[in-house]
Amino acid sequence: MRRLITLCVGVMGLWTVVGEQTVAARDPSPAAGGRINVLMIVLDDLNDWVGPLQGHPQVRTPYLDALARRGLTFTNAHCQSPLCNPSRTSVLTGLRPSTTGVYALQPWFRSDGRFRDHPTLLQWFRQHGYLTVSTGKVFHSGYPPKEQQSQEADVWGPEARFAPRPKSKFVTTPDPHPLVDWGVFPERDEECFDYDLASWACTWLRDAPRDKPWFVAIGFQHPHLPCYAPRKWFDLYPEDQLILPVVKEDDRDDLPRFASFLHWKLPEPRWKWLVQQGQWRPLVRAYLASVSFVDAQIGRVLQALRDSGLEQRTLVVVWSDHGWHLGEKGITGKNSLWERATRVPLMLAGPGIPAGKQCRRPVELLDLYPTLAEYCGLKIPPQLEGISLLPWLKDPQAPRERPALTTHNPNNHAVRTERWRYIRYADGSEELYDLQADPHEWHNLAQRPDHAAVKKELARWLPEHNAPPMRGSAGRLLVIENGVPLWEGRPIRPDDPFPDR
Ligand SMILES: [Ca+2]
Repeated sequence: MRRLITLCVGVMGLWTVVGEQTVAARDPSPAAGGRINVLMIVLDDLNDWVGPLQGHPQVRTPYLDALARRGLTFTNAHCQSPLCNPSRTSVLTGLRPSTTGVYALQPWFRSDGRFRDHPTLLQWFRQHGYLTVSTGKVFHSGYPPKEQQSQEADVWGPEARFAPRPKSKFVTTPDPHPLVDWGVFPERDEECFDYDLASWACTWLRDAPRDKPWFVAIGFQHPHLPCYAPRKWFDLYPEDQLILPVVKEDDRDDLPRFASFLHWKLPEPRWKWLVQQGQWRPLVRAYLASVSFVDAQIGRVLQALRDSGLEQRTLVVVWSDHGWHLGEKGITGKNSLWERATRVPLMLAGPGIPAGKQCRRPVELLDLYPTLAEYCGLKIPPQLEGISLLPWLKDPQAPRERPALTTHNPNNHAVRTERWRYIRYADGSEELYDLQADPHEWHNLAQRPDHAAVKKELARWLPEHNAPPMRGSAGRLLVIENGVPLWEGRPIRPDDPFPDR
């Protein structure tokens, strides 16, 4: 009975529904006050090409599949911004980009005095007695600045690096950006930075404290460009049997012009260039290889957790900062408000969470902060904008009214419900997709008069306030000045054609 009571404190919210039998069977140790540890694994640019989401029919992610079997997968989870810095800032602050003004690759959110004392997810756990650990890319690369690290977490492991890199790029892309590359490299897993990162985490976990609860955040670099992985991961996907994404050649014809402004110029190549250069198939293959490689690193970390003996009192949560196009709608990369860029893996496994279940309700990465806090028996900071997912961890079929909202640069938003995606851009232009009838978002229904009521209903979820970009914003920033759209500071003129390279 003592055991039951202590767990009750730890996972109070779940307690009432999972019931005595389930909880008792899990036998969590009453040590550390029965408090639950958190192991949070963050992926970079991983779209829905993972086994549990079936975004690609050939993808092989046995370790994520195993995690799905022992936990809950949200199959309709969406990022708050299709770009690293704003997405991660949103998850870790619990605030929307339209609230903070963090839309671009820069700045570090604490450079704005309004957020100097805002408790991030890790800080909140630290304030409630947790030992906090951060390694790899959790915030955006280079953030927090070195001198602020000790304020943000107790223990810092290796910092994110795109390493190793070959002497020169394998692919000569239209943009010479050094990271825009793919191919078989290096020879062995042990040479990859993400391997080292997993090794560091494994060592830490095998020796993890038992007298104090902890929150460990690990941010892997794969499958972010460059898509490098050793040969054996490419061998999983023989090139001649590879299934390519389904792309409609004239898919951009029914888009408002403003849609293109969101990714006017990217270092990531366009689909047309990939096809012309015979690089589409190699990129798809390299991305799949990178996904399987990082899945194996996740597998190593989860094995270390098991070896530590702490799995039964640890919540594991896996998410990716946003999705990635591999040709769909004519582009590669992120920076869009379409399904390919907003849909992300989101999986949770731990005490009291039903095993092998899926939840199809639209949810937001923004919901993670309140979810993790409530699950671990912490109060939820009142200023957070997400909502705790505990009701759906208890009952994946529970109804949910609130849709998922994704924002890319000021006043461009997508609203995703179970059936619809409604996009409204800063100039008022719109897109509407019925994902039940049109899963590839090929047919923009926004101009159809019979859908006016649907649009109106979805538009009521758009934020009332759209913060201007935070001072110091730069990198993939789109703003409108005197009616002229500026992409990264350069005007887009009315007759400029969409850059298709
Ligand atoms: Ca990213």
